[in-house]
Amino acid sequence: NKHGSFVIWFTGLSGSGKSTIASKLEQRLFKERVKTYALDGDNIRSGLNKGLKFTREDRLENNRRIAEVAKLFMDAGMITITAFISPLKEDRVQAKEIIGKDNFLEIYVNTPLEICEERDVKGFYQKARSGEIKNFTGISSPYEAPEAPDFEIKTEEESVEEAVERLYMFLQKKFKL
Ligand code: GGZ
Repeated sequence: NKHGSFVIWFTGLSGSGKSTIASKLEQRLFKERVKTYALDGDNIRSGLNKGLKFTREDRLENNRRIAEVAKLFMDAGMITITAFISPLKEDRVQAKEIIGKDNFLEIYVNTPLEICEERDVKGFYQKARSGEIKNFTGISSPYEAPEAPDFEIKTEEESVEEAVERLYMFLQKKFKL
């Protein structure tokens, strides 16, 4: 596209570290004076997508709207970062189709379920195990890992800082930031 902007689409389980990494990447790009904007649950599920739940239908719709909004920010010249589970391949395929394959990078935050569950920062996994939360990704709702992500981060093997630095270098090389 005309600005050379693009979308960095994170995917991974709840508690995998997507939002943390996305916000550190946003800070890193900001430091380099790159125009950037990050979409996550805090600014999307609480506003535009308020009312959408966690059924398959609603998750697909959630991801469709996120992709449309990400495309608008991209067209406005921002390097746009999204941090949502986007659990199924169809969620990511849909996003890639909306945004355009040449402007779309899929980043897999690969943190095993056991680790996410052990951390359980928000106590959601415990509630999912007890049945208090239904259709919870990884427990009672599926997560399909990307088969060929553009970039992968294994958070048990690498610190957030290391991962962000490695990702920044990758972006710099690929898009000549
Ligand atoms: C998964 C859920 C659920 C269920 C509430 N399943 O750790 P969090 O809290 O902050 O991240 C999770 C977030 C996932 O929303 P997304 O919009 O990223 O999901 S999707 O792409 O599938 O539409 C979690 C919280 O919402 N949460 N209930 N049942 N995560």
